[in-house]
Amino acid sequence: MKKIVFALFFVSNMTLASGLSTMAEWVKAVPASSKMSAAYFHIHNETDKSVDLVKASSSYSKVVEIHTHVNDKGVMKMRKVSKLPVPSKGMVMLEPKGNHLMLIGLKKKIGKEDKVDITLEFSNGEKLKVMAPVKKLGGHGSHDHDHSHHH
Ligand SMILES: [Cu+2]
Repeated sequence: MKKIVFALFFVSNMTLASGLSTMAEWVKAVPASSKMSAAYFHIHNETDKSVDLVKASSSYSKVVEIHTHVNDKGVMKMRKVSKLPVPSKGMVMLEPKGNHLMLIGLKKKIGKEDKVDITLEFSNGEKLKVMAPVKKLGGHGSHDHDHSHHH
């Protein structure tokens, strides 16, 4: 009986949180010496109201910031934002060179096989827990520099 109760709780917490859900979650693999990484996923909003992602946290880092990229005179730069809107009956994508979560001040090594826990908090008070597998950023590995100006 206990098992069933737990399973129901798990399901409702992960995917059915009244209309908000995530997909395609992943965290960027970084060298053990790195103090930062980034998390990417899609947030879907099936509800009638738009909501904002207002906060995020993880057991892996001291701080999780919400970032976006803005075009500053032709150069794409990261910028911290206080919220990320998720439109009603729509979605927002967090992906490389776009919106993302920044894990700053890593407290432990992000292993290849890890699933990184991230708790998302929304303007309507809802929380979503994301378990994001670790993946290498595709391409030529030339993207790390654009995260280095921060701290
Ligand atoms: Cu960033």
